[in-house]
Amino acid sequence: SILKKLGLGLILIALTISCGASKEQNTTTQEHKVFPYKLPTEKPDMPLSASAERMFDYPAPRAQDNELFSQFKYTKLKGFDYNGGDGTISRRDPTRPIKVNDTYYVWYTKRHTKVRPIGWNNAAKATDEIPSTDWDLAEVWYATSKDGFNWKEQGFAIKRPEKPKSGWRSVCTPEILIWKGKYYLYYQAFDEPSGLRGDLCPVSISYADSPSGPWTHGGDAVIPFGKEGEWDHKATHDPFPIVHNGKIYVYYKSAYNKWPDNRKNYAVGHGLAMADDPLGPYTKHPLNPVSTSGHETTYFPYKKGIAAIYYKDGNERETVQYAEDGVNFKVASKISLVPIAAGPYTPDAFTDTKDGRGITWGFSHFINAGTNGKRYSIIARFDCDLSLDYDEPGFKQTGV
Ligand code: AAL
Repeated sequence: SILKKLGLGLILIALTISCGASKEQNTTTQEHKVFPYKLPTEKPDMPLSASAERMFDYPAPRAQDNELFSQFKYTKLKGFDYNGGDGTISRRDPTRPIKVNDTYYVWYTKRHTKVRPIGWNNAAKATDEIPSTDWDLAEVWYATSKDGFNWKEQGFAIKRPEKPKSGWRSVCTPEILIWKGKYYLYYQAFDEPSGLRGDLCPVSISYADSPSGPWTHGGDAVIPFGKEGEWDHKATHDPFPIVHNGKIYVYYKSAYNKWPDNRKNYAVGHGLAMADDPLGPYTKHPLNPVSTSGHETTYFPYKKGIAAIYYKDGNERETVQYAEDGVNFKVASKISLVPIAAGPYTPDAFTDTKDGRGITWGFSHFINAGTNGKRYSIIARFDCDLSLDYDEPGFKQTGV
């Protein structure tokens, strides 16, 4: 009967569907991909956890293969006297060392005061002889070396000018630029003790025909403060010049809620200011702040772009980052025992290279809290392998 035929037909259709379904199930099971035994070099075409996904966002999925990952080793420098470590002599915030003929030069903040700093929270009690912080009542000094380990301090490069000129209270945190055969020092100029309104300070510049000086004052507040209400209003710190795209790029730090504002809400941002001449005028990048982490941040040419070491502050503290355009930085690695205020040896920082080699050594400072608050800083050498050439002489990363 028609009904019987219809019944048989329905059974057949049901069987076909169920067979099809089980076939499909088998196929799905067979095609379910698992993460391969050997670590892939590229992102596998399969659903990935957030962490496995991120692994392929780095220059290499393994840190050992990532040229922007390194460990750091530190060596004490010879030739610097610290008065027995009583806190009256401090050296910090070194520049990048440069090599001229067969001699290395480095500049740094030097404080040599009768007494040690009384601390930013006592800044109101600071006098012309009593410093508030480690970098108060400081000047920019320089030293030379033939081998990078044994140094001879040569004397000051930038002295504090007379009151009320910008920087009369302290000149510190220098960085060096070589441009068209001349040497330029950028530095912070304080007009009040740090801890009061001193930290709301601008950047000054001086230039010389020789790294030994004499230095001629070239201008104050070369990187203009942001206007009232803007992120970099009233503070431009840690100037870091580098030649890129035919221009002078100066990265700088500004701080939100710096002393004497609400220190509890302290945070940092870094901006980029560009110029055709070291003395200015400087134009700020419209995407500033270009970095939202880091304190004394260190920049160096790497391949076509700029890499940066972020030491402290912010969610991305203790990372190395890279931006091919020098503006849009992305985390390239996570590092530890990060050199503080690092000044790496980067001869290609001044050559407008399109093939930056990275870095293998430089200087950083250590803050020696000492006993009984004898706070002062020392400069040390670091060695690392944030470099494209693994065969270069220098420190080899070990134990990773
Ligand atoms: C540093 C730098 C700047 C600050 C102070 C001295 O390490 O960030 O230089 O102003 O601290």
